Amino acid sequence: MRAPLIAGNWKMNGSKRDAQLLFGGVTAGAASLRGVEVAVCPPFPYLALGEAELADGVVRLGAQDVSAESAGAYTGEVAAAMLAEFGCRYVICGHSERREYHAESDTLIARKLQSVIASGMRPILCIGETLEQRECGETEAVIAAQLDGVLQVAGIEVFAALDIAYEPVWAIGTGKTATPEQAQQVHAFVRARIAASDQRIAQGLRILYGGSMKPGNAAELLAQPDIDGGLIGGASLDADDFLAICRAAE
Ligand code: 3PY
Repeated sequence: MRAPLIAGNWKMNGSKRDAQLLFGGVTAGAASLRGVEVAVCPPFPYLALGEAELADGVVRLGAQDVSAESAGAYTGEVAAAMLAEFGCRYVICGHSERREYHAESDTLIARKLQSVIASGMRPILCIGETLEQRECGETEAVIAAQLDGVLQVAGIEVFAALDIAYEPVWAIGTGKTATPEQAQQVHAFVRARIAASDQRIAQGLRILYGGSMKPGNAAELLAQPDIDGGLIGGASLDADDFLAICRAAE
């Protein structure tokens, strides 16, 4: 019912040449995949290259961030309409690295979601708790606050037009992964929280797991009933590893 999505978040890695090889490698391998959507999110400067290299549409292009504003004196920012012009289909919003290093608030993230949707693309909204919050038993409260922050600004309807990525902050770039049971518990909580506002939207909501998903743990995570795909960090920088994760989602 919910077609799985595997999206690669390349973060700030690689060179133009690396990007070209990776676009090519992922496209070649993805052609034989069935029933799984695949996307890659390179750094901004490589989007034009991505648009050309992914032109056959087998692998979709995404961006890692966007401005909440549509145009104007915002030095260094990139508007959603500009990303759409380069063929982007997805935009990651509210990644924990943006929340932590750029102090992005739930309100700002909600505005980014609205601007992505208004430009005809699909946001991937990242949520997740820190290790300290998990150890204090605050995981559900943190997730609820992040979802409610978006609901208050943008309303329940935005959840019909986006994907969520649950990324426990303690599992990002650390090599640690949530167990399938830990991840499933939070994914089910997210769905229930959205269902409290709209049952139909909750059932259609695609919830990806992110945080050190790799070939060795992907199948087990993706077998959970509320895990509908993955947002892949380090393993998306290697075409073979990334494609192995995509195959686990078939
Ligand atoms: C990771 O897996 O490290 C990620 O942050 C994916 O977005």
